[in-house]
Amino acid sequence: MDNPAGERHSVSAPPWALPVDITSDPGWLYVETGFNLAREHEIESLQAVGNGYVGSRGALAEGSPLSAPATFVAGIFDQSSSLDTNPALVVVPDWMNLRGEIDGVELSLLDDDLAHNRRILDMRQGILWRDWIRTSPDGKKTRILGFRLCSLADRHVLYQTVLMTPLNYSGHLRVESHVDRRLHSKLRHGPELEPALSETADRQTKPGREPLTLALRTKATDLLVAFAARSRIVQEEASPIEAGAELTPTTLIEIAEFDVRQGKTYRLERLLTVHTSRDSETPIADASRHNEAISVRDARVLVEAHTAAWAERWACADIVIEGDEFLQLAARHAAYHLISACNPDDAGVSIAAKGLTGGGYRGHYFWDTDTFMVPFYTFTHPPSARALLTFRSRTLAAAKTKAASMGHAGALFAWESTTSGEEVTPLRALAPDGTIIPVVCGWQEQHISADVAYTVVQYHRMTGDDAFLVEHGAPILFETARFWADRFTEGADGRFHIEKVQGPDEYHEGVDDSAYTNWMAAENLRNALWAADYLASKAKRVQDAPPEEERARWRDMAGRFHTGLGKHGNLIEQHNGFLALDDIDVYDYGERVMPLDIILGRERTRHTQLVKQADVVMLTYLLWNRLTESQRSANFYYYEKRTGHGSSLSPSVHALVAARLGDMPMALRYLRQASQIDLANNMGNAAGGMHMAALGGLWQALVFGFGGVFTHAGGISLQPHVPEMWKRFAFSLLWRGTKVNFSYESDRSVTLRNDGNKAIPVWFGDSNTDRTAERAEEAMLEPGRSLRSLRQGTGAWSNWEETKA
Ligand code: IFM
Repeated sequence: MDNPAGERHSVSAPPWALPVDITSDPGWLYVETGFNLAREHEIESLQAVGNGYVGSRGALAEGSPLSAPATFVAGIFDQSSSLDTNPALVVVPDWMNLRGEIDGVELSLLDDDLAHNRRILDMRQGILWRDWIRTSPDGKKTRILGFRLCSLADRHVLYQTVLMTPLNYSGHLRVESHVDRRLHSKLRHGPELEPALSETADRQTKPGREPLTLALRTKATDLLVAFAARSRIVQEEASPIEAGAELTPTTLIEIAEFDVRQGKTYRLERLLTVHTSRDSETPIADASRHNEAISVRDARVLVEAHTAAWAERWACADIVIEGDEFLQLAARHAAYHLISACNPDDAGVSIAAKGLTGGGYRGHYFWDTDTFMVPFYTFTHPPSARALLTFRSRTLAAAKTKAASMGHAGALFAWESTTSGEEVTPLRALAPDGTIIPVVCGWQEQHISADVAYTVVQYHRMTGDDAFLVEHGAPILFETARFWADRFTEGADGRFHIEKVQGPDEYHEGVDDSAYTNWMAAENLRNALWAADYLASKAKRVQDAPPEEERARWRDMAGRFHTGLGKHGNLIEQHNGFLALDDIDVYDYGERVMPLDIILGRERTRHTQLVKQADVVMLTYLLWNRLTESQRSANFYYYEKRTGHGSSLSPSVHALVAARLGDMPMALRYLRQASQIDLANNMGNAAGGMHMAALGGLWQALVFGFGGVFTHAGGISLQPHVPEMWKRFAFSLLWRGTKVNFSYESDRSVTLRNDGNKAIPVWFGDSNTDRTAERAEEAMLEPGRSLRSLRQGTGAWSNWEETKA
């Protein structure tokens, strides 16, 4: 893939010029023109910037009565209120807020011609641009061009700059730069922060002063969040104007007032640093020192380090889809938000269901991270995957406590958690009809333990990271296996059963023998056995490794569990009694905006075969090679017709499986649906933040479904299914540290290039099992070399040939 670094200014650019240019290739830009009242909150989610440590919604800098700005710092949770003790991610002070006045008239978008306002998410550079020609009611035109970013190179750093040019007047300008607790998001009523510094008098400022600080504290969890800020105005042909300040215990406002001349350019530059008591015991001093240290250098250095960090990530994460502009945008947008959501240096946090882009689901962590997002990181940035899986190992004690509290051995991960790993799923929720309903996922969606275990093994297959396996992976695998060994009970039919759980299909509660749970639990047992054998073969000792007697029991259970197969040919019954429920065909209800369970009502839904989201289809995907070809398609087509996609996690999995089955019309339809979840707000709730799992699912559908990539310890196999209208489909992934580029062309060829330094066995096939020596299509992809194969009329692939590509 080409080096996607953005264009840079030359070193000789004047100081009042912006330190970076907007990316010129429109394929990297997500542009919002004007101001759409109905869409504003979803735009703020879609155009959020972040770096996994801190994330900020794409709200208008100058605000509006409709704006819902919010900044979140990963791991900063507090009780929602004294009445509601369920923890929520805290909205920290809004650092992006700017207020401007020209000759006493406030800069506002709402009294302006909206056509000259654009917000541009520059995904290549991780920057949100604002390009606005402001015409005030008295006819004064000002060109405003600027951007904000959360540095990917130094995650504590936030940077904002705005270039202002009076186009038809000379006058007086006042600019206020706020860091303000009062500007909390109006989207939700989350925990309130309290002032941590009361003294303000000695924080008044003079030119050349030190950075100003604002520190606030969470009430119940006693976490401190400190900002340090410094701003200045750089102008043509004159020295910079330092800002003065107004400080209160909850606000930090820097103010600059100056005369402006027509045609001249003035640039506001703001540098902020954020540190918390999760990072050190001295966050206020750290924020201040950090800010001071960066301020003495040119901002260009800071911005270049940031864009270079993005370029490095894109080198492996970019997906090219030539021939479908919308899907191209969606693929990049998904990767952009996934990169923005994770901090590989902090294994003390995970990724919330909405990342750091909104307060939906109170910022809680779900299986969304492990099953839907981690594969993206495993294949494109293993340190991020390692951190997220290490988070699970760090919370293993909490998972063991949860299992014990339910009378079970081993580890049961929380269905919803925060940094502690304790269960925080709310016990009740407000149903769409206004009634309060019990929420049972916290106790019943036990499949999460098997989901985490599955992801651990996938990570090890791709990376060969034995150190991780010894320290973190194997303990997870053993303890989750112990949980399942305790949960499986032998029935009179000689099979092992699990009672009273909930599968991914949340429309059916308290079911027995959820197929997804049973199959994934059995896989968990097999993977724990594999880890024990593998580590023994490497003479690696792991604490609490299973003795032979325990292993024999795991083997027995994995071989004799209730599969749901048998009574109905190739069909796996989703849970006991599912196939006797009232049948339903979702296509009979036609196109609809309202979810089907709402149309039918909760009670009726429970008595039907309506499935909320990919469940047996999810198992078909994850355990592909455990099912025969006929079982895969029988189950997909049976359940697809009965799935309402009431969860954003569902369409991508359907796209993936349909692509693997070679059903391209169906695969494309679901891919489009998956890609529209936030970009077209097709679930109606993008305002609450990006659906991070849907983004991870989209990436998986593209790479594992259309690209047909299968994960092996011994190399890479593929079974691509690429739509003919895509002129080119390309992506990269890392196998054992070596980057491989995949490129599918419209001549039905696939080319693989080894960009690393390790030879990689490659072959065609859709089996998860390792290659066999006899396979004719096998080849060794040597470092620096490319191999090409052509799809024949029969559907088979030609032998690999060396190419110069
Ligand atoms: O984890 C999901 C679940 O599968 C469906 N409801 C929403 C949760 C958070 O995204």
